[in-house]
Amino acid sequence: MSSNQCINGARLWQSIMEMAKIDALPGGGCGRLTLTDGDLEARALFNRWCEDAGCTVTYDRLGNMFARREGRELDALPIAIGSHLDTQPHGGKFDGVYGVLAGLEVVRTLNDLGLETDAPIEIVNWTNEEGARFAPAMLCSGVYAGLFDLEFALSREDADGKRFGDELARIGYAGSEPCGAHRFGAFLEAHIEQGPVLERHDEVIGVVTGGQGQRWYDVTVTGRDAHSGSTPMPGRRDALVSAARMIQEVQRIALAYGPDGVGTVGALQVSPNSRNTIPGEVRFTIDFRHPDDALLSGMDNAIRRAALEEQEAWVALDMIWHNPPVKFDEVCIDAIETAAKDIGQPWRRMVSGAGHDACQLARKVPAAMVFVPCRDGLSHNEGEWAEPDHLEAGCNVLLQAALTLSKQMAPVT
Ligand code: HGY
Ligand code: MN
Ligand code: MN
Repeated sequence: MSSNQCINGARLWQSIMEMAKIDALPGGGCGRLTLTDGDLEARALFNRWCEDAGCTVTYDRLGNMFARREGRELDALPIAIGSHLDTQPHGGKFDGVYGVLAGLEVVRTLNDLGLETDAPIEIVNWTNEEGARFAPAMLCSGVYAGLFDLEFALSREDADGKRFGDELARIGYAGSEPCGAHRFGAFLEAHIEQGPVLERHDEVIGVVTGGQGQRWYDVTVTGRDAHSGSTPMPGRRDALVSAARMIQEVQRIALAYGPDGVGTVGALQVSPNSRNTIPGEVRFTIDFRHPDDALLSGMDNAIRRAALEEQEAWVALDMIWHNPPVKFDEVCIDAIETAAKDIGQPWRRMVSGAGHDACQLARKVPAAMVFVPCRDGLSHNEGEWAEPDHLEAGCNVLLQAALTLSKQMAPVT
């Protein structure tokens, strides 16, 4: 890497801290759910920064934002660099935001250097990556990649029954460009690892070769409301007792498929949620993941068996999403690995435990990711933290990989 082709780490850090002020939480994190006023404010800030950097900003039918910096080869497919600006309810400052603003920093650095790339560069903000408000996750990059159809996305409802399409229109981001029409030559995403591997091995760069598979379920357990005092224990149909056994089962199955298998029950609602009424209905979610799809379906079979065997209440499992494991593109991986070697930081190849927009893009476009460590591997937590020099190193890898791939993008014939 030529020594003068370095990004401005202080500027990148400053932008991340500025973005973190939007829907900032008392614990130091961010609660910027998709399609809320906070999301709109973040989009406006991102849009302004991109226009200040000379980019043309457009957005598609699902509000996915594309900030384009022209290259020498007007007809060459752009190199896209992006991630997401929405966060978990108790999210951190870096998850997603780092990837979007690292893309902006690449453009700002190219401007500083007066460097014209062969292929255009586009910075991307994908709508609703987290899936915290509207399930499933990576919804709009999924529509872009042809994994979900537009109507499915627009019809998603949040816990208050608000419709995705209505909320998107409410913030004014229901564009006219069809989702998926925007073509890329390659897609790169920088992200914090959200796990402990890099930190545990004192490494700075993760050359990500793919993402593990995931299956999401909505579970409804149906028993019978009854009086907590006058109903004898035998014969009760306590939905919460059945749900508790099922939740233990999720834990047992994940451990049985370890060390790679993981399982989480993240959300649970009890009805009628009254201390002196036996719960007649419980709804909860299951998030199963595994790098091996055959073993992931083994986990699926095991939880379905447990549901059938549950006697006290009726357990209905609705699998709302199956995202098989995905492999990234070797040319993109090599560009990132070469850049990691160039900057002289310790690196490793690895598979992503978390899902990312790049995992969806990879089903349609050559894609790969670069990881940097986060403290204690913690994410989806207000305490999420990354070191400025690690973020800078990851962004330098992104710059070099984008320059390499930009040279390789043949003009569209
Ligand atoms: O679920 C995920 O892995 C991502 O954070 N949306
Ligand atoms: Mn993310
Ligand atoms: Mn996340």
